[in-house]
Amino acid sequence: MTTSSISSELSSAALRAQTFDAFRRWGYLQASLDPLGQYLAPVSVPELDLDNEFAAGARRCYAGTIGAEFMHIPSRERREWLAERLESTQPAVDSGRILRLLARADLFEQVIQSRYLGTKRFSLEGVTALIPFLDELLNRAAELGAERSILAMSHRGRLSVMVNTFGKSPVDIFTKFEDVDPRSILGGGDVKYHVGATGTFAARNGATVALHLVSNPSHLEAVDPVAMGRTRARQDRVGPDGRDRVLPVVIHGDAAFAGQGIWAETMNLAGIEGYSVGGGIQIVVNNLIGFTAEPDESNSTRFSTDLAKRLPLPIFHVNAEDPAAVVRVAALAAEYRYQFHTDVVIDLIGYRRHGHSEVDDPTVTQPLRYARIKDHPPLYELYARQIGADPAPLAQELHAEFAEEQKKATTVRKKPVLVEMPDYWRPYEGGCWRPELEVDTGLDREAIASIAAKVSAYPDGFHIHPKIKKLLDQRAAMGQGKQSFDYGMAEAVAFASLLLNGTPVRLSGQDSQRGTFNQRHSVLIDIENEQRFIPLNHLDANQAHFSVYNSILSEAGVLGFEYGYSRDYPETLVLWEAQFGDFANGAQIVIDQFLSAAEDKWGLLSGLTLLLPHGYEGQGPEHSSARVERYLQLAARDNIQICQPSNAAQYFHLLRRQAMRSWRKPLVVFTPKSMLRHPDALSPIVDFSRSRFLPVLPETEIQNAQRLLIATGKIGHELRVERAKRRDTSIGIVFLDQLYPWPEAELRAAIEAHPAAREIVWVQEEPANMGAFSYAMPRLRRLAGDRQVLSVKRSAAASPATGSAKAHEMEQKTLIELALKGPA
Ligand SMILES: Cc1ncc(C[n+]2csc(CCOP(=O)(O)OP(=O)(O)O)c2C)c(N)n1
Repeated sequence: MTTSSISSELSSAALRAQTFDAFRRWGYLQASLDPLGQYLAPVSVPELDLDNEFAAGARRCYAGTIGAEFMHIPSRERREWLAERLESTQPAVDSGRILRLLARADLFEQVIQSRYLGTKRFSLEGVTALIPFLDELLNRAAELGAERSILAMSHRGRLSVMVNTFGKSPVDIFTKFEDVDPRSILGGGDVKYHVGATGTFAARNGATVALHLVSNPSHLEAVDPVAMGRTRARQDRVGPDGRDRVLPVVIHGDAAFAGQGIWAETMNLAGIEGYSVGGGIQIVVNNLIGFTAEPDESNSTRFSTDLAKRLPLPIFHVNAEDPAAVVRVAALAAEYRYQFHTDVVIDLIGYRRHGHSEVDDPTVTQPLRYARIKDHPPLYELYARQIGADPAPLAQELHAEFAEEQKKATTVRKKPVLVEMPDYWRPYEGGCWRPELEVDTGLDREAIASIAAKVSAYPDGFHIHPKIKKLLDQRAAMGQGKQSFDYGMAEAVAFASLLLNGTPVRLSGQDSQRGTFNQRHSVLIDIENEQRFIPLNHLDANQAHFSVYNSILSEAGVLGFEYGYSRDYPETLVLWEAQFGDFANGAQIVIDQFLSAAEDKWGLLSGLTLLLPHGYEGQGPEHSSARVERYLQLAARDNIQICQPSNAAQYFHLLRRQAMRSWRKPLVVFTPKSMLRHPDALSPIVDFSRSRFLPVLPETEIQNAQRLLIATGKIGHELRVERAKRRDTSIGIVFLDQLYPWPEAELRAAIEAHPAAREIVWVQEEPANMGAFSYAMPRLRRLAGDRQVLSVKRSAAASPATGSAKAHEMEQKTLIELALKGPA
């Protein structure tokens, strides 16, 4: 070979590399992605103004109907893996199957449109390519090891997915439109496009994939972390290969994806040990409109998926009117996920045939676009043309089939059941509380002593921090009955006792391993090598696993995840801890829409426990209140439990009760801060042998009180301390440790034990418009009979607490003074 031919060969290789590199980087900006060509017109990219022999090939790979963004992935191996596949000859697709799926998707919608005109269904028409996408995705995933898939999606196309992917009977879906049997769900239930479903996907390799569609609220994207938590629970249930066997698939709308931050929170969990699920398939059903909002009103960037670019994962934009390309991307997405175990984002770009719902007229806001859409044929017709098939006979057959099913639905009288509950929910129940459901949670002294020794031990040669050594020595002394227990030790013993009984415990929250208030120290750190030791995982060879994770700095994402986890692992005590209770309102959607309403809306239970530090300690407006009032307002029909254990033993019994009862209800616990070690809140070992959590701690030290104060938590202890200082024997102090369900009988007994008390006084630290005041007062009046019911509280306020520590002290003093002295 001559020097010049070598150099020309070299330069040819270099030119090819340069050309392909430019298209790998920027080709997606010139891809033909928008079927109606209105929004995503190819942009000019100087790097792609190439006129050489390689440009056409590179353009075909990267600027056709698939636009791949992957050059931001730092791993060269992953970039090369993707480039190789995107540049190789594309495998043939099963066009007959694709056509049938597309036709089913369109005709299902058309039958609903004709029979239930003006009823909301949130049609998928315009992006029906989602159905062949899911078909290929699940087929490929089944080949790669998936046995189960957790799917989450909002309203758009949900009914179609139930029928065309989950295999639900169309009769069941049409029956939902008939809205039969309304009496069975008066005041409860949910609309048809939010309810969950289970189904089975029969894959082409003969395997089946169990499918779960997560019930979700209208609140867009709130379901994202729930789906991931459910997936993780399912993966943990099956063991080390769980991430291969259980695949999460989350389907988003383009406006919601770009607008709601909870997806970003959820994705930030993706690579973190306690929350990873080995990657999920994230599909944006991009109809280039959000209700009436244009793309440039919904996001600041070209693609709604640009949010995902901060993550090292591929994003595939694909024109939904090239079904073969859609199916290829589906296969590639599954393969990538199984190869590298990260999320993959697919931006499936189409249009929306009707208004936002079928009762909206889109010609009012987008007249020109909808004039074009009106004349645009459905995708199955276009695809039939592409592959040279006649769609008419197929359309006729499917139309007749759906019409027949619709007719059947008009004769059904019972509500269809779309969800089959897994066996592991069988031992548990919801509904209203019955005393027979109570369990004893006490442990005998020897058991406590033996557990206490284990939780305060660490291996020989472990270089323990001197402060932690002191703490563990104290804990050991508590177990020996030499010292009273504090909350930290009460919790450790409760966890240990459950683990030894085979109940796994999972706790996550910001800085939860140590504990915000230095109270937990569940993970010991060797001060010479930073090796970690978790005493709660060294109790016994047969114990259940203790998982404790420091979460990312997120509330909505993490709480949603833990809620999801609790949904698929009812045998585990799952706890989420807020750094301070105030921050839980960042997760308000999860609390309102899932935690407190899921049983009512969907018949779904959860035993998730929220630990919310609460108490007025002069730390300012944002470190005082867990917003007790909000949880009380959400409480009805025994949907949740709201408690504030006023001493260490009460906390112990409460945690055990939550795990041991078959009654699975979310538990909201207002936990202490400074009171964690308050001498009045410590508990002697004997209280751990007592049988149960007491919803009410009656006044027993003082006989025949003249005035009875009723309080929760810290203020009760402060009142007791002050009362002792004053040597007052006329005032009784009752702790209300369970606010909901309201312990009517116990409280009545506590009041009646002091017949001379003519005044019952509700005392709270919170302002009058907060705390349990509005909730407790009418209930106390009902119990008090002819006694007077008074209250002591801070004045109503717009913000929960003062920013001045001194002002706080003055206020607190006044509260205590008023409570102990009574009205002048
Ligand atoms: C958190 C939240 N805010 C507002 C709404 C009201 N809403 C319902 S659908 C919708 C538009 C969604 O657009 P997109 O995400 O593109 O999905 P599409 O309906 O177009 O499929 C809006 C604003 C909502 N459901 N949830």
